[in-house]
Amino acid sequence: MSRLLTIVVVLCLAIWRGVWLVSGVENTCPTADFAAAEARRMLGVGASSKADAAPEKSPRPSSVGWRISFAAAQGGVAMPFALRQSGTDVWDDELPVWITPGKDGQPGWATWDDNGDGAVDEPGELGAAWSDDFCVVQLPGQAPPEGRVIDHGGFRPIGYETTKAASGARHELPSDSVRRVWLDVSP
Ligand SMILES: [Ca+2]
Ligand SMILES: [Ca+2]
Repeated sequence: MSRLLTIVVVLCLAIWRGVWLVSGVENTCPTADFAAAEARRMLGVGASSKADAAPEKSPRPSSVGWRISFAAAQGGVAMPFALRQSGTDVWDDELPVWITPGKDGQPGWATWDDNGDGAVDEPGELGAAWSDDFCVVQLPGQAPPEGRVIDHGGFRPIGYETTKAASGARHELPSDSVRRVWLDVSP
């Protein structure tokens, strides 16, 4: 029975793929491709660079990534359009990353025994899969959110000052810290 089901599923997927191909759906998005090319041009990054390939954890000093926002162009854009640099982030290994209980204010799904241990909404459910719990990076000067720290490292605006909470000593970032440029689409 399971083999028959597998065959049916594979057949359905093959038919779906065939319909998708003959319908003429393109594999590219001209608007996104144009925005990426414009970002490379602005930042002087070669087309062969991996700067647009998730550079967050890359140790390479030349890894300048970007994030492009279309928020100002919700009515659509006509090509060619311009990008405007609106800020720069830098990677900071010491920023705490918190898991927080989400909008319902409870670990996992509120009123639901996410981990099946017989207790509802106990601390062990914090971060339960498929719940509304989410991670957030605590920037310098921000109050700690509810939840607990599960990791360290995140981007922060380049002008942010940061200190080591324990010693009070100034935390100097390496000169080759990975940077990320914010680019806004100007409609
Ligand atoms: Ca929750
Ligand atoms: Ca539980």
